[in-house]
Amino acid sequence: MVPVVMGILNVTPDSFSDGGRFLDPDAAVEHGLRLIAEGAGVVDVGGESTRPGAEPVDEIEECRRVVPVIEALAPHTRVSIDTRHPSVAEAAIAAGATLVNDVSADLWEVAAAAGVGWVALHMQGDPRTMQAHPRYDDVVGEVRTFLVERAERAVEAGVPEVWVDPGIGFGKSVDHNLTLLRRLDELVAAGHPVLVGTSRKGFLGKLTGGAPADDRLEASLATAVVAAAKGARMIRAHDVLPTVHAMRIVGEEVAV
Ligand code: HH2
Repeated sequence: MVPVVMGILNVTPDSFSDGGRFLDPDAAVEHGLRLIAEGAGVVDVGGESTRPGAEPVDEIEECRRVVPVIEALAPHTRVSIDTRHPSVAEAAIAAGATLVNDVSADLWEVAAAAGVGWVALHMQGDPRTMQAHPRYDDVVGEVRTFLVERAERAVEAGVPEVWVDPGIGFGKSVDHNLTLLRRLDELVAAGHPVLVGTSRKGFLGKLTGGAPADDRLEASLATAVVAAAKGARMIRAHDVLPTVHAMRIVGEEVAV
């Protein structure tokens, strides 16, 4: 099976790799259309950075950023809303989003009420502090237990489509991220479709001897291929076209 590529569209001034590039709605829509043309199955629109150390954004401002962009893109593709705020998720759904990409893993009731899909992401702490001292006794077991419990609650509440995401980089050391990737099959075995986002993340910079965010394509693809080979069904990526090509090889040609 060829994993779906979720293209990243950050309508923010401060995202770690594309902050400020798509704050203007026209530039954001143009980039979203490009991601669709490159083969993204979902465009993930976010109006608040969750990079380590990021400051929270006022919800009205977050809605102001994302709603016009979602309205313009939703007729052309599936749109997800990357948020941790219920009011933003609701406004995004009204604008045409059909998947709530929920880094808080708290918003399943919003998805259930609207009858849309929902992604539960595992994060230890919050973006301001999460990378200070991430600690686990058993990172795979703890992430899996958390996600399965949230997913079960969402299914009970009536969410029609539930995804789980181990939250690479969300309160995780380099070793935690690598362990989660290496043992992703254990999360896949829990039975919910798995989404993974490693694209351009900081641990790849560390592992490549300090490559800046724009120079982490090969490392991003390598981890996307590992995740797909271990059973991930969706890959969140900035560089959509190369990721679509890589996913086709893994899922269709090699057919792992
Ligand atoms: N990572 C980021 C944001 N949202 N959603 C899911 N489901 N999985 C992820 O791994 C994930 C996510 C962080 O990356 P990015 O959006 O590129 O940057 P920022 O948070 O600085 O806007």
